[in-house]
Amino acid sequence: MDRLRRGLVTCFLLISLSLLSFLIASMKPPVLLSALLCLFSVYAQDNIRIDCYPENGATQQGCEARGCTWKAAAAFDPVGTPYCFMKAEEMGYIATPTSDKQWTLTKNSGPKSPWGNDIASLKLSYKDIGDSVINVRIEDWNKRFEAGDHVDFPRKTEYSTEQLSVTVRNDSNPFSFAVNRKNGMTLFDTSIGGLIFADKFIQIATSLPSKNMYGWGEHIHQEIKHDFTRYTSWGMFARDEPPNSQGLDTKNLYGVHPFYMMMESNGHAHGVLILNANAQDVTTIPAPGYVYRTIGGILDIYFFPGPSPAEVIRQYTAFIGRPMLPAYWALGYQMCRYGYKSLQDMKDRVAAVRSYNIPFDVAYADIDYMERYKDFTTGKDAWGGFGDYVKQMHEWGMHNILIFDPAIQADYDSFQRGLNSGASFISWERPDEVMHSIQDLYPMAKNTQIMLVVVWPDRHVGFPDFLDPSNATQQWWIEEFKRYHDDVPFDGAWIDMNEPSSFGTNEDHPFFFDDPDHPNIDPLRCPTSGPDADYDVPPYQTHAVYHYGFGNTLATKTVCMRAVQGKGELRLYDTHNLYGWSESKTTQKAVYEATGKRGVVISRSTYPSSGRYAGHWLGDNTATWEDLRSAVVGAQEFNLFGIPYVGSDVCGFNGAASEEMCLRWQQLGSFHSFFRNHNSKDLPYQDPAVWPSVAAASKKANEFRYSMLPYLYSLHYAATLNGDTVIRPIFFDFPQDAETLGLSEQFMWGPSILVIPAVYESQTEVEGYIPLGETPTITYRFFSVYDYNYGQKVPLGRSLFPAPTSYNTPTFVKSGSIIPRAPPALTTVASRSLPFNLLIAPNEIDSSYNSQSAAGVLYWDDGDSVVEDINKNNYTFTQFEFSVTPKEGKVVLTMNVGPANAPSLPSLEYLEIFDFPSSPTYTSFILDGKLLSISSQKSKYSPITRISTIYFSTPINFSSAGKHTITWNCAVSMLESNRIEA
Ligand code: MIG
Repeated sequence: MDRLRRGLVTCFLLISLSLLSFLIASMKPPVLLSALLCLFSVYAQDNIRIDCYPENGATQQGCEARGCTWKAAAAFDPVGTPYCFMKAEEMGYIATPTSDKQWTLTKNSGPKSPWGNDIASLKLSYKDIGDSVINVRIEDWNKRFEAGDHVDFPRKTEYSTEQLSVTVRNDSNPFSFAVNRKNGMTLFDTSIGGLIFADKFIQIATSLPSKNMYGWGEHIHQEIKHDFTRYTSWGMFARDEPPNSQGLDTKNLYGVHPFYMMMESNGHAHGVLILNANAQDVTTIPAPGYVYRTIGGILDIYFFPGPSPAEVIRQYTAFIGRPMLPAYWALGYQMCRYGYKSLQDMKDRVAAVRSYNIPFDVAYADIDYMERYKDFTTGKDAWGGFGDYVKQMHEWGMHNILIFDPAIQADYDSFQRGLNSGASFISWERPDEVMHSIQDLYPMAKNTQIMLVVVWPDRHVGFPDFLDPSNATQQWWIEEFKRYHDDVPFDGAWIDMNEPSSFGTNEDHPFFFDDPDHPNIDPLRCPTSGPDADYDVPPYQTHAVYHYGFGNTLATKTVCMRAVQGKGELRLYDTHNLYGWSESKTTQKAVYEATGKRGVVISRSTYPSSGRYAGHWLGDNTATWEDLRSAVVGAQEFNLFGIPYVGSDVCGFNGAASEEMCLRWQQLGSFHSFFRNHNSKDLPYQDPAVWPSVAAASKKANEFRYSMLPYLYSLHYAATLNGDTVIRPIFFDFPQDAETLGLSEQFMWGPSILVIPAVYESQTEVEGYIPLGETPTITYRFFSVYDYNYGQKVPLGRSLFPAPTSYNTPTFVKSGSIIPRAPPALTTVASRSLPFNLLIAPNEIDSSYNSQSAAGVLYWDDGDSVVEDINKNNYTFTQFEFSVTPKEGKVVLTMNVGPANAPSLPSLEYLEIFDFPSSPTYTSFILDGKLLSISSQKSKYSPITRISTIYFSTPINFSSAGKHTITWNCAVSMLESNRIEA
């Protein structure tokens, strides 16, 4: 109210001033305008409403009974303005300092929590972690569940030029706090009120420094940037929920990522992690600001200062853990489908794709390969010889990834071995809670409290307890992988259904009753009334329930929140969102031990730091153009979340794919690190061999991708080593260009490549934005590296680029880049043995008109050894630097080979140099002091295209450590005379 009054007074003064100036006949429209704007902003401020009735069915009476204010939204109020809102400014705690950086919070006499009693006394504290991270905690004096105790983050920090500070305003009632940059920019400010801390309801609200927010997950965000013109609530709770991109859909999907990045007004970025694993939601409000609510744990908030977007993610992943490095072959093209009728069916489709000579590395089998969907078994008749087929694939240089569901049927040897080895499962807390109607059917489980549920297998299943403190469960899981690997020598693991997903929980008529492939067995029932419903029906159930239709609870599609794990010490209510994370961690070990190699794991459910162990596919999308487009955003978001090995089900999982859409999806997917065509059962095939046009486009797109694999692999190395992103929003590389902040449908592929995919039906050109990358000394330009004007500079700013389906995706290389490339081959295994080449796209002549330059790196290792420590791995790392001084006609390329421990490094066959000023003298090449022979037949230069291609007579081997230098001459050229501008 105070704020409102102050604002109104200021406005009144401004209006008087403008009236006065009108009266003295020198009317100043700016004054009038600012007066109006001022009034509007006061109005907008009054319009910061913290919802007091986020459940369904708000009424004035119900609202007022909660001590909240009811005021219908006015016509011009933002969409989603709550009618019932808290008296937030009066609500909260009083802070009393107790020691350095610590306060006691005492509940004030303002409004109380509508969802359970406020905890009367809390602890507020903050600390600096390393040089750059600030951690603010609000917690009970009594120990509560903390996600941070379980996810074992490395909590490393990175140096930053920026420092953050915390201001606790303990002179106001309620108290508030702010996190500021040392230069004064406020990143987080809770003075909008609304702090609540009850046992099962915690809320914090903040205003924000800008409207450029990215992240929070897992959801479908149609745009990369959040929309602050309205109130929007997003659930965060792991659920087996297919993404829906048809219009705004705020449902929580498979994973939980309470992390966002924000671009401030000056191109600076910061990141915030709220480390909490309970069911939670967030409402972005137009202020701009947001209201975060969780129903357990504590508030454990981490601020990462950037100041560049790339630094934010480096800081974030230093803290949570850097992403794993996938096997080289896992960057190859992958094909999958659910519903292969038999091994023969799978073989036929693999053969069909191979027959088109489409680069192709990995073939999957879905749950169909199992004997009645039981893990670690092979279908008896239809899948006989599966192990031999996988060996055959290995001979072709291909690899195999198999699906493993977490749930284990309660009546076969894998389960028995688990019990024998002391493995635990998600369980009922007390013997009297056990559903005997289910339990008693299973002699092995009869005397246990294992919570038996329904998933794909015919009979009931239990969920392994991957948080088992004794490690017996994890060890048993690893042993099962090893045992099965002896049968079928798979190379990687695809872990599905790990939200965890169970069928029909609390339903009278689950869908599987009508599924001819599933026997009609009793689903799990969780207590939804009485004292035992305390966890399944808590006072506030979050957006995941309120937005999911009548009759649902948190246990919908999963196990009971009352369940326990961690050998009985942990409540699923707290750990549910960590299930996929914990399974990923153990399964990565299982793949290492079973295969003796690095392989790869992809997981459907993820949590911060899942990227250390696994990649992610974006789930059961649908074969629609909308889902194709949201995949562009999803891949960027998961890179922010520290999970760069990510991609969508190419051509769509549900629904039949159309030819054109499938073609476009193959083209887009060819840029995603995880690149897999996958579809659901009973649908027509949609692999690229189905349509000649898709086969042709896929071959072409895959060949481009395969040629770029040394670059892509090096990007993943940078992600693992430094926390760099692979696919990222354009603003990462051009934070000063405000135009880039809202670009959703184009992206950077590492620092050097910009991609503008075609994602609309019938489109023959794409509209895209080429950023204005200006620094004081360099202006970046982009060169086309696709069919249109290959090797030529493209105009800056917005323009149209041809994109017929016969062309590759519009793709551009940033000037100043050197890209290590390989010749495409049918598999990555084949391509790794071929000599590689460099694409050099030099910068503009520098400001002193001396030289054009470019730089790049290559990381190389054997591609499939387990990486325990990325620093100690056997690898070779090479830095390339190039410069040409046109007015002297001198060219230098250096290859600085750092650690040189890779077992083999391909030799360098040729260079392709864009924007090269003049004809090179082929007899002038010198490598490390010795004459270097050039093939003048194969080499060429055109003054029109300014592309110089230089083939060495024999490929250069430069695998020894140290600096190797190639110099040569070219005709002296004057800058002004022969530059061709796009
Ligand atoms: O209930 O294993 O997201 O990729 O093909 C469906 C069958 C179970 C869901 C996965 C999907 C997979 C499917 N699975």
